[in-house]
Amino acid sequence: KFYPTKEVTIISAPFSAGQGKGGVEKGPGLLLKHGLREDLEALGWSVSIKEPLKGTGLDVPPSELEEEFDRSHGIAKRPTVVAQATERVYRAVKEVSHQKRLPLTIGGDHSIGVSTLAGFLDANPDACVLWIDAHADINTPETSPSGNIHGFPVALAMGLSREVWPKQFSWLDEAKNKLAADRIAYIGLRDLDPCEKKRVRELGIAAYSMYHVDKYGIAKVVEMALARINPTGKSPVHISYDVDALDPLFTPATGTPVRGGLTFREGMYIVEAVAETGNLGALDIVECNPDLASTDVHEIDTITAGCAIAKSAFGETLV
Ligand code: Z70
Ligand code: MN
Ligand code: MN
Ligand code: MN
Repeated sequence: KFYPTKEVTIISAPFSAGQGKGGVEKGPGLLLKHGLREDLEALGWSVSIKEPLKGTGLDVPPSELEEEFDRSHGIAKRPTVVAQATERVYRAVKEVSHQKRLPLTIGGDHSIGVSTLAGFLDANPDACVLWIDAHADINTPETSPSGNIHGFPVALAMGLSREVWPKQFSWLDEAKNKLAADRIAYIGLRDLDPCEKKRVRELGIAAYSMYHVDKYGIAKVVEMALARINPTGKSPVHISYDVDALDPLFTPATGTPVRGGLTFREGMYIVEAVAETGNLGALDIVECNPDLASTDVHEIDTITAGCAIAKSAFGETLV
């Protein structure tokens, strides 16, 4: 087992300026209100909480933060605040990872994925990553159609197109280890930009779209993905889970819902399969946005799905 003493730190990252829609900064508060901490304690984990954005003023909707565009190469929106927030979350994840506590980072939008990848890799150079998402999040300013930095985290952690990053991201140069293309696999993809498809293909990244989930079934897909990124079976697995990977029937309150996603059980199976190996190294749960729920039930469904991902990843559904 990667964490024999079962210690986890929940890193709360109520941040939303990696995209344009207010409300996703409320995700961490609601996940905790719905009992995330108590759920993990009930599974035998000792839990602490870190709030790296507390008191910074960064934990507010994008409309309340300075509007800013970096157009030096393509487009990146609000690079200053996104770089400040992601650097703080990076330092928290890095510290927790070096302490050999499991970092469970709750968003917030997926821009904080750069923080969790770089932070966990700093302590665990052999880590591998399952990126569970409808999207590949591998844009850089010159390929991004939107300029939203929540579409960049995989590219940033890999160091792709370093010359076009907004200058505010220079903090990332100190992170010890870049994510290698053969150490990440996607599951759940169904909405990639043309340049992202080209990039994923050219880099030879293991990418399992919904087509592959239909074709092989989720169990085989997880097995194939882990065989590609963790051939020895000995590396810790970082799961970065964007709740929009699930079908909008199950997580409707998210910024970019895309039909035809994972069923609830397929979504849980992925994290259960990693739980069963004992090699879960880090977990992110991002993009729950209660303000986009059209009913109370939609909000509760989305938040409880986020909690269910965490519980399943920590072994609740294993007997
Ligand atoms: C698109 C972009 C994205 C999440 C949307 C979308 C990215 N590829 N990620 N919703 N979670 O703007 O870069
Ligand atoms: Mn997504
Ligand atoms: Mn799209
Ligand atoms: Mn994402």
